[in-house]
Parts: sequence; C-alpha cells; structure tokens
Amino acid sequence: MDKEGFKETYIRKLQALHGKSLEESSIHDQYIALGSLLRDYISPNWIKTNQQYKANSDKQLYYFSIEFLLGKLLDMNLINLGMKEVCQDGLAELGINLSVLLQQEPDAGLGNGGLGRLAACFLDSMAALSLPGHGCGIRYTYGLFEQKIVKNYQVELPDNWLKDGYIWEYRRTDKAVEVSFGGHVRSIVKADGRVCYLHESAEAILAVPYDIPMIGYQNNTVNTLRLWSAELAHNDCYFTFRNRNDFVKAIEYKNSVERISKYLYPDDTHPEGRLLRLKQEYFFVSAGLQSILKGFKSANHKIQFFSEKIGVHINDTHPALAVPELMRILIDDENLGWDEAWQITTQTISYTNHTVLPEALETWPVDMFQNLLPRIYMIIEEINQRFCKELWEHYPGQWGRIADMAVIADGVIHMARLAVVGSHSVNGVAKLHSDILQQYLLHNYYQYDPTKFHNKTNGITHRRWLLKANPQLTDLISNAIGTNWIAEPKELLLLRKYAKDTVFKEQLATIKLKNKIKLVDHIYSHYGISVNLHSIFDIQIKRIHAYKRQILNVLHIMHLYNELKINPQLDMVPRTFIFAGKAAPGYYIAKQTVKLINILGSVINHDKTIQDKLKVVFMENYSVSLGEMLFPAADVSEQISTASKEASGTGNMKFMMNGAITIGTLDGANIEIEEAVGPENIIIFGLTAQQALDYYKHGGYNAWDVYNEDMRVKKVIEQLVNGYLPDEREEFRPLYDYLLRHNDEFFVLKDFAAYVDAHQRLDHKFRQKQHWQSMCLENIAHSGLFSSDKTIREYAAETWNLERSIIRR
Ligand code: 26W
Repeated sequence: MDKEGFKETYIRKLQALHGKSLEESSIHDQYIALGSLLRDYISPNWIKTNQQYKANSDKQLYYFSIEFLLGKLLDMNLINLGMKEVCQDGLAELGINLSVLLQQEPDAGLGNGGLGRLAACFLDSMAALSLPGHGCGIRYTYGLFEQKIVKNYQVELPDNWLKDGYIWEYRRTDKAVEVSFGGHVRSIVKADGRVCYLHESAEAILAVPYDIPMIGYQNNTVNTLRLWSAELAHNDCYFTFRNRNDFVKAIEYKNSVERISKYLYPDDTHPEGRLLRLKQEYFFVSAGLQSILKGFKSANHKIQFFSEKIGVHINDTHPALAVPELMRILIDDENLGWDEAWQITTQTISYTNHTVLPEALETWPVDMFQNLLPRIYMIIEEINQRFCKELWEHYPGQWGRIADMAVIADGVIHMARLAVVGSHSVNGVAKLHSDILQQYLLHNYYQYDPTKFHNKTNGITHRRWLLKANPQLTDLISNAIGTNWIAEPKELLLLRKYAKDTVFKEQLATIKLKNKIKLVDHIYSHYGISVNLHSIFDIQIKRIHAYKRQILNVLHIMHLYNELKINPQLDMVPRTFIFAGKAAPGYYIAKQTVKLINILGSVINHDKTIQDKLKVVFMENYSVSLGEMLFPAADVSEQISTASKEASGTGNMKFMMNGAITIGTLDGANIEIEEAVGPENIIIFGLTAQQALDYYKHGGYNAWDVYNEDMRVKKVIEQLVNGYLPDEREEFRPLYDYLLRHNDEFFVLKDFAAYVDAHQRLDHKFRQKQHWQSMCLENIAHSGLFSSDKTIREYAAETWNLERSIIRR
C-alpha cells in the first residue's frame, strides 16, 4: 500500500465507521479507523495462512497458557506488516500524529509477569518464523489490577481494559463449545462388552472464542491466539421466569457463569486453592481441546495420527488438566481404548516448568476436585493407579519413592506430577533451572526416565524489545551492519567490529542519553521528581517478591544515603534508583517493600544536603508499555535474586539487548548472560546456587551473625524500626522480624557486603567512559543469543517436531 492509497482508504474508513468527517472525528475515532483499516489488511493473509495449513496438512502447535501478557499491538503490527512509515507519513499529511493514536490502545495485561510475557514473546516468534503455532487462553474481562501509589502505599484498581472495545479481537460465536462441570458419572456396559461412562446432570457452560491475529514479521503469516469467554449456555430458556424471584435468580446464575472468565488471579507466588481458579483452568483447557479436535476431524484425519498433526504445549501446570481432558475426549467421545489414548495423549503434550518455589506448586484437594470434575477425577485416579503399578514393578518395595512420585498423595492432586507423567517432554527455562529440576525437584522422575528432560533457555522477541522499543538503536545497528540481524539476531555479533570505534560508541551513548531524556521528562511530569540526566540509571523492574530481593537493593540505598550524610563530598557517580513492579494484593511483605521504597524516596529526594547524588523513584503500574520506556533508558540492570530461585528471568535479557550492564547473582539466565559476554562485561556477586541450596539443606546460616559483625548492616536494619523513617515506628517491624527473627530466608544480609562491593566496582567502571561503552556494546552484540526466535527454533526442532510453512502472497 502506498501513501496516497493509504490516505484515501483511511479517510473512507473513518467516514464509513463514524459518519463523520476527519475534522469532526475524535482521536479515539481516528484510532478505531486505523485499527479497522488494519483488520481489513490482515484478513486475507489470515485466511490464507489457515487455508495453507489445512491444505498442506501441517502439524499445528497449540501453546496453552492461563496468561498472555500482550501489551499493545498496534505499533508492533505496523512494524510487522512493514506499514509503519507509510502510515506515519500518510497520517501526518492528514494532520494526525500516529504516536497519539498508539496511546489510545489499552495494554492487554492478561498476565502477572514473566510467564505471561514469555507466552506473548513466543507467539510473536512462532509467527515470525512461519511456524504453525497458536495460543489458547482466557479472555479475562479484567486484566491484572492497576497499581496506584497512595500515601506511599499500593492500592489496586480494576483494569477494565475492554471498556471501549478491543480492535484486535474477532468473536466467533459459531465456534463456541460447551464445557461441563459437576454432575455425576454412571457406567454402562455396551453390547460389545465395553464399559463406557456417562456424565449426567452436569452443568454446561458456553465457551465462546475470541480470536486475535498474531502477525509474523513481513512474512504473510498470521497465526491465531484464541481466548475463551464464559457465557450462559442456554440463554433464552433460562430467562423464562414466572416471578421476580426467578428473575433475580436467573441474573445471579448468569453472573456466576460469567465470573469464570471475569478476573485474572493476581498472585504468582501462592496458588489460589479456590474453586473458581480450578474452573478457569478446566474451562479453557476443555474448550481449547474440543475446538482442536473439531478442526482435526474436519480435516478428515484419522484419530490414530493425532499426535503427528497436533502438539499441545502446557505453560506451567495451570493447563495440566489437558492430560486427563484429552484422555476423556479420546476414550469417551472417540471410543479409543486406554492404552491407545494414553499413547496419543503423552505424545501430544509437552510441559514447561517455570518455578521451583515450593509454595508456588499447584495442588488440588481431592474432595473439591471430585465434585467439580467427577469424570476427570476418575481418569486422574486411573492414571495414578497405572503409573504407581509401573513404578512398583520398577522399584519393588520402595514405598517412599513411589509416594513421592504419585500423582495423588495425601488427599491432593499434584499438578506438576500429572504434567510430568502425562507428557513426552519436560523442560526448565534456563540451564541452571533445568539442572535444579533434574537434581532436586523432579529428581525421581529424572532417574526414572532421563530422556524426557531438556533445557530450553527462555528468550525475548527482539522485534518488540529492540525494533519497537528502541527505534534509534535499531537504526544505528542497521546502518552499521545491515539489516540481516533482524532475521538472524545472532548476527548482532557483527557489532563487535566496532568495539574500538570511538565514534560508533559515542553514537551508542548519544542514543542512551536521548532515551534517558524521555524518561526524565516522564518522571518529572508524573511524579514531580527531577532526576540528574547524567546520573547512573539503575533499574529494578519486576514483580515484588522476597526472593527477587528488592529489599537488598533498598538496604544498599539506605547504606549509600548513610554514607552521604556522614560525608556529603563522598566521591561517587550520582545515582538514580528506579523501581517498578506490582505486589500481589495479599502478599504482606511485598506490599511493605513497596511502601518502604516510596518512603525512602520521599526522604532522599527532598534532602538538599546530598547534592543530588541520590534519587529514588518508584514508577506506578508496571506494564509492558512502561517496560518499553524503561529498558532503553537503563544504564544498570538489577538481577539480584537469591541464587537458585529465579528460574530464568527475561527482564535481564531485555536490559542487555538495550545496552544496560547487569549487576546480578549467578541465578537463572544471568549465568548464561555471563557466559555470553564474559565476566568483564557483567558484574556478578553473592552466593552461588550450590551454596544457597546447601544452606537450605544443612542449615548453618544465622542472620544475627551478619547483623552483629557488619556495622553497615546493623545500622540500616536498625533504621527500619528506630523512628528514623518518617512513619509509625512499628510500620516496618515485620520486615525487620522477617530479616532477623525469621532468619532471612533469602540471604539478603548474607549477600549485603558482596553487593556493596559490586556496586563500587560498577561505579568505578562507569567513570571510564570508553570502557563502559565497550561493555554496553558487548552486551548488545551478544543479546541475539537471547532472542525468542532461537528458543522457539529449539522447541520446534527438539520438542514439537514442527516445520515451517512459508505463506506466499
Ligand atoms: C500462583 C500460581 C502461579 C504460580 C507460578 C502462577 C504463576 C506462576 C509462574 C510459574 C511464575 C512465573 O511467572 N515464573 C517466571 O517464569 C518466567 C518465564 O519462564 C521466568 O523467566 C521467571 O524466572 C519465573 O519466575
């Protein structure tokens, strides 16, 4: 489409949609018109992609995830379609600023953090690589809560992201399916002697799909993200009422049905043992599998070849009911025998684990489960019995081991065990994490069948996190090494030939400065805090969690401030510490952490005696869009989790790709970042995973020892409770107790000295401008290793057996 063509089509769109002239139209009208124009533009390729997949009978992969953290799509889609320039220029000639329209789009915040964003990056990569891969999830009416800071405290507001409609979704009423809950199961013996099971008096709920096109990078591929919404199954018959009471009941019932897809659970640490969460999990898994089966059968494939044509990947255990649900469909609906159904199911499903935190592992009480999903429970019971029998033959007499591996034990269903037993592939998300799974969490399963286990280090899409978020850096790179790196991100390595080129590195520094200016303006206009542009922008943005140790960062800031108060002339490069992240609403320590950061900011930012050497900024409501502003403006990336606890991390990769230097522990993918850039281009400190794991196993750590021996630690810890902070004296007592009386579960005090020292090394390196710029360049150059394209290529080749399918125009 050329510019003139675009302008003409756009004006026609605007008029037809709104019955208004350009002059009369609002910004929102203009945004809707652009969205609608793009839908028209995308549709032919979407149809074509689906037709080709069908005609070639390509294997299809479905990525099941209870979260997809998409962020905004409009700008990304323009880039993917190669239409951004035409659109920007065309609109400008009509007097419209594209970037203003882009702001109209709500962030699709259908995820908590890492796991949900990873799912979004993976969909982007599958489409970019012309792979037949689609998403399956829930269309939450409300996404993750909106965070506001009121009087230093986090308050949560509902995220009503759909209130003005959503330009990217297509409601597909004709593809709705029914999902059954409750009722009971009756067995009957058929004429041929086979036993079959009837699910009776169940409650049927309608699952209506909303499809979102997932657009490949300039390759004509358009895959699908299908999000399910819960509705009344029998709309009209339920609304025949005789009196007012019936009416009220009907409304209540309708609400109870729609509640299933109403909210995203806002906690990624503690599984919600609630019935509604279990309903959510079964709801989208059952709907997703039913619709996959419909598609499969309409292509006239034989059910025996199911796993050759279909792959189902489960993103953590939230979709693990895919195992018994697929068994149910194959046995009850398709009349297969158990063994054949089991073979197909396990060959179809693959599973990724995303956390080793024991408190985050899902289990469901048998009683509750059995009432809600009686037939599914029967199947899980049989899976368990058969598996335990197999184990008994393999490990006769080893009851302890078998109990540790059983899917049902101690009155609960262990979802991770179900996922491992029911799939052909199990992976962790970074080398260290996969090792820990094999050696600790899933050790027994690993011993039983080591061939099932793999590592697939996470990645991020460079299209969003570089092309979209940092267009100036993108252009600089392309001018230097050509544009081939966009298709082959590992070619970013070619940048290394500029390692000694002071002009090039100066240009890098200039771009960083420009990105920092944007952020400085934003911070000033939103929070009234003026930050020193030439200070080190030191950023920690992620969910607030004890194991991620925002507290370590805070204690270090308190220490620096103490030093400055003693000696305002202290020789240090000025620092701006920036935080963003949400705390789960019920996570007390995390919410106290948010409050502490904000209070500390209010003290430090107003202190005239420290000559602007220190600033602390907490940015509200961390989101994909806010991240797109922060990563490009960072000098320093804080990745300071307790070693062994962060499965991978992906923010670490986004910072690296934008030329920030990591200060971090040997945890998750930090280890692989260090391997890639070399120890001279990253700042590593603290306990190793082995040391941390040994302390957990054997004890031997006493937080009081550190407190008593390190006067810096003693001072900052005391300041939490001695009235030094301008709040009620006892406000931070729980944090104090958590660190000392409960013996500092995540080794914050233990790592404090090493962290202070690491920051001094960092300060020292930052002063050597040339050296620092070389470090930035090395980080960018090696970041191609962490493109999700690489990760997805590995999944496609090693786990999914999925092949490219090039779509021609
Ligand atoms: C409460 C239920 C629950 C439990 C765990 C919800 C969500 C989770 C997720 C598994 C937590 C999560 O997001 N894990 C993160 O996954 C990222 C992508 O693999 C990793 O990079 C992060 O290290 C990991 O914490």
